[in-house]
Amino acid sequence: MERHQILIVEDDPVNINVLVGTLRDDYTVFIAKTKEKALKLLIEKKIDIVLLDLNLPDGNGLDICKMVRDDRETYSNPAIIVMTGSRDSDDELRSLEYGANDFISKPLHNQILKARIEIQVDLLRKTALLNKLARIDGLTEVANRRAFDESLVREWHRCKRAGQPLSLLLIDVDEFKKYNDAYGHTSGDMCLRQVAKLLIEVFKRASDLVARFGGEEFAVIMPNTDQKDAIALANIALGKMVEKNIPHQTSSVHDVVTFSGGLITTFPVDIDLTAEEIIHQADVQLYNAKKEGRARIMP
Ligand code: GH3
Ligand code: MG
Ligand code: MG
Ligand code: MG
Ligand code: MG
Repeated sequence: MERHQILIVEDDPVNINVLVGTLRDDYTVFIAKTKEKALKLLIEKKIDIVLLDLNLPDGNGLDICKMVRDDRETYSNPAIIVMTGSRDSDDELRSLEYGANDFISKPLHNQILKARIEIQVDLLRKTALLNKLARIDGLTEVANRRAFDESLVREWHRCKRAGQPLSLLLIDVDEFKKYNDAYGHTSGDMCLRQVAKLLIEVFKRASDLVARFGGEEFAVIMPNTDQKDAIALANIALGKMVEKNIPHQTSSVHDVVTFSGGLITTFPVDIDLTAEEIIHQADVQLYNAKKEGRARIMP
């Protein structure tokens, strides 16, 4: 199981020793004795949980809380557990208002501390799972439209910055309405799963993203891929589709399931293109592939 990373923000050496002793077997532990060091570590390391003392030599721990919650671009979103010796209920209330997830009083009770951390770890796991599920297509288990949209914008910006081309392939299964009519909707679903599986096998670079664009349409984002390579890969995919040999007797294109593809390769000089325009251009090429007789890739 994933090992979570805890940042202890505490200036008292005795407390630090107790905390490290309690946590180091189960977690990767980082220590910051000042506000400044804490903020630095929160940028440099992927911290899951912060144990936050309020009285620090260079300021109040709540400033950290506020900065982290207000600037989600710079900081990740760790769970924050405030720990303080003060019995002041104002501190507790303010901590929660500033975005702390929990508040515990000193002196610390090891078992209670561990139990409270486990609650936060459990929530982090569930949130991560939900985030993952929200980006996967239920039928085909490839990325869904939401993940595709996010990824295209991110990758296009990244390729522009890096001066690299980006290719986008839109795929549409040929005469799929007739397939459903002839073989039934359940067979249609199984066919879509096969298409997705094939695409994952062909576009297997870590940076490639295969997504279900909608219905019987798929999209493949290929960062740092020029037109020549993208065409070659798209045609390999189409070849493998035919080799799969999924019967489609009512298709006017072929007696097996095929697809058409519209391909567009953008260059960093096309600086003003939006994600929508890239998709539109690929869609125009897909339309042309259909018009030219289907079962082909149109670059
Ligand atoms: P073309 O070659 O022009 O793309 O023809 P087509 O029949 O594939 O295109 P059309 O857009 O007319 O029909 C798409 C079909 O895809 C109709 C729809 O029922 C089917 N479809 C869309 N999503 C699903 C799905 O999740 N499962 C199944 N079984 N069929 C689907
Ligand atoms: Mg202190
Ligand atoms: Mg379609
Ligand atoms: Mg159509
Ligand atoms: Mg179709």
